[in-house]
Amino acid sequence: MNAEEKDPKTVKDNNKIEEIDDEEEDDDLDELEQFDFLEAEFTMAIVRMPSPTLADGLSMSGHGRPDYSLFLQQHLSYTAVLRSLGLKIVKLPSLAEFPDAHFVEDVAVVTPEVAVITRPGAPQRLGEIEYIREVLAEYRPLAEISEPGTLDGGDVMRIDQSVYIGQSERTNEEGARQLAEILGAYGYETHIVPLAEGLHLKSSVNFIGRDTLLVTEAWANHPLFVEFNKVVVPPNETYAANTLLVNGRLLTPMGFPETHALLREAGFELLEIAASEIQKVDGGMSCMSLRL
Ligand code: CIR
Repeated sequence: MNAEEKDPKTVKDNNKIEEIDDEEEDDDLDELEQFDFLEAEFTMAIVRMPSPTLADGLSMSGHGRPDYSLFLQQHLSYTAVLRSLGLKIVKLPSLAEFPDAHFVEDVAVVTPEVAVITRPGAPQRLGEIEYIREVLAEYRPLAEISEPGTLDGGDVMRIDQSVYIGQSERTNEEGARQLAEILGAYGYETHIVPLAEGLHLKSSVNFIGRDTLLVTEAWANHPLFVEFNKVVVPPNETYAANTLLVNGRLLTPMGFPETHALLREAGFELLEIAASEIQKVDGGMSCMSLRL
C-alpha cells in the first residue's frame, strides 16, 4: 500500500490542518516584525468563544439584546487585533450554560507570578471558574478567592507593582482583602477602592500607558490617582473609558469620537473595534481576554 492508498482522507486532513497552522504562524511573525520596536508586555491572550446563548447574559445597558452573529464578528475582530499585536491566541470553546463566559477577564487575575481564580460576584457566573482553572494551571501557579469573598477581574487594575481593587456590587470587602493578601505576598502594593457607581472599576478607570489614566469625570480628581496624568472621557461617552492597553497600542470601542480625539491629541495610537453588541451585555475591551 502506498501512502495515498493507506488513508487518503487522514493524510489530506492532516495536511489541511498543518496548512492552517503554518499560515497563522506566518501571520503572527509578520505582525511581530511590524511591532518589534515596542516593548511587548504580553505574549498571549486567552479568549473564550461566545455562545449562541449570549443574549441571555447579564445586562444593565438598556441597549437591547445583542445579535449573535454580529457579536461573533466583533469578537473575531477583537482577537485578530490582539494577534496583530504579537499575542498568541488561546481560544477556549463556548459554554452554552454560561452566557457571560466569553468575558474571561472576570474569572481570573493573572500577574507574571500567579493566576488567582476569582469567585465572581454574580451567582449566575460562579460556575465559570471550573472551566478556567485547568487552562491557567498550564501557565501559572494558582491561587483562589474563597467564600465568602467575591471578586470579578473587571475590578482589578494592575499598573506595574501596584494593584487597584474596586469594591463593587460584584467584588465584596472580603474578596478584595483576599486578593490584596495573595498579591501582597508577591510584593505588590495593593489599594482597595470602593465604587460609588458602575459595574466594575475598569468600567471607569483604565491605565493607558505613559503614566496616564483614562477616567470618567467621577474619577478625575480621586485622591488615590493624583500622581497620574488623566484623559477624561466626556459624560456622553463613558463606555469608551474601558479602553485596553496592549503592547503599546490602545484597543478602544468604535463610535466615541470625542474620547478618541482627546487620546490622539495626547499622542496615543488607537485601534478601534466595533463593539455595539458587546456593549449591549455590558462587556468591553478588557473583559474579553486574559493577557499573559
Ligand atoms: C456581567 O454582567 O457579568 C457581564 N454581562 C459583563 C461582564 C463585563 N466584564 C468586564 O467588563 N470585566
